[in-house]
Amino acid sequence: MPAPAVRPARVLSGIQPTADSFHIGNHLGALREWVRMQDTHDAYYVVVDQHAITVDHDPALLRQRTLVSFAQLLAIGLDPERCTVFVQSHVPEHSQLAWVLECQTGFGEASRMTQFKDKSQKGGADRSTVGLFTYPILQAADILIYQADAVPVGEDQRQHLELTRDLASRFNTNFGDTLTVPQAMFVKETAKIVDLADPTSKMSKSSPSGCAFLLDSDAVLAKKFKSAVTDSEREIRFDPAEKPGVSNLLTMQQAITGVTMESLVAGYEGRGYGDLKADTAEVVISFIRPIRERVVELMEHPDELRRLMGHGAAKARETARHTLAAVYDAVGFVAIPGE
Ligand code: ATP
Ligand code: LTN
Repeated sequence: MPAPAVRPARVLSGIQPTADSFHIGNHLGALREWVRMQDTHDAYYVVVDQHAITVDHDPALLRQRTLVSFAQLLAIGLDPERCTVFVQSHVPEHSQLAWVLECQTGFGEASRMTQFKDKSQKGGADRSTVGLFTYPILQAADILIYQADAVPVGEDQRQHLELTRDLASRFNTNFGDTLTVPQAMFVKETAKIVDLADPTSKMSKSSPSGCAFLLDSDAVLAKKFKSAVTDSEREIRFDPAEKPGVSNLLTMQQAITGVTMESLVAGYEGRGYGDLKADTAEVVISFIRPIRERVVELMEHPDELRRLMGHGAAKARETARHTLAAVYDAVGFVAIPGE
């Protein structure tokens, strides 16, 4: 008798459409792992447009950024046949589950979320919305609606993942086993990319001059790498604490080419920072160029892009509706006949 097929573990992760372009830090630090996991896991990836309206936003920009974020996910190698890639607002079950979960969340518990405290302080506490306050609960719904086993995220999401786990367990205790309690899967720090112009801070879209965007032109990228900040020494070695600028360039090359750090560094013996910058620019540009070209092509075919979004949403809803039905039943909602 053949062994029963083992269901691959399900993962879910999300990214906000809050930038005109992803950057090489997002890619090497997180998204590349998403691409890898589509072959080892039952992977769900979501562009969380509903999370993006928790702060002030421009509707036309949000629409454009949602399309271009989705296009970039496809361009970096997510294959709609090998994973489920979709847009959050296309799957209404997320917000339907979020309401039920909100009714399970303590006010004090939600008040302790540090990201809310940080973000609401930045914008002025009086201007914060209830949506920003309940952001982590919608995030919990994103995860629990698919019964995800694991959630690949950065360290900054630790507290939101803890809340997600607490809510799932609480729901199961109160209403019977319904939701999978997911594991957080913290993506290794191997490719933490720092700012090209200020190597003491992480590369971020909010500091565009030191940020290598996937949609930057070759010329812009070349310029950013040429003026990358290094240090006043001459020695090329990997030492992120003492030599963050030089180490960052080495990290990018290493992450893209896959050579060992040792042999990469050995190749620079007797050579200078100019060479290191030029080589890194070349490696990064050749890596990014096909991604950018694919994004341009996809954006020129918005109907095809929307078709793929529809395909992802249909796949996602197929799973989401089962969980929602079970949750609605567990809390005592009366089912509509035939549904
Ligand atoms: P911001 O640009 O506002 O700082 P961000 O660049 O961190 O935001 P997010 O949308 O928060 O963008 O990040 C998306 C994913 O990319 C997250 O999983 C995050 O951990 C990862 N990431 C972001 N910046 C880097 C970086 N410099 N190095 C490695 N990974 C990164
Ligand atoms: N809050 C996350 C984005 C996010 C997410 C999710 C990540 C929304 N829903 C579900 C993992 C799973 C962020 O800002 N990086």
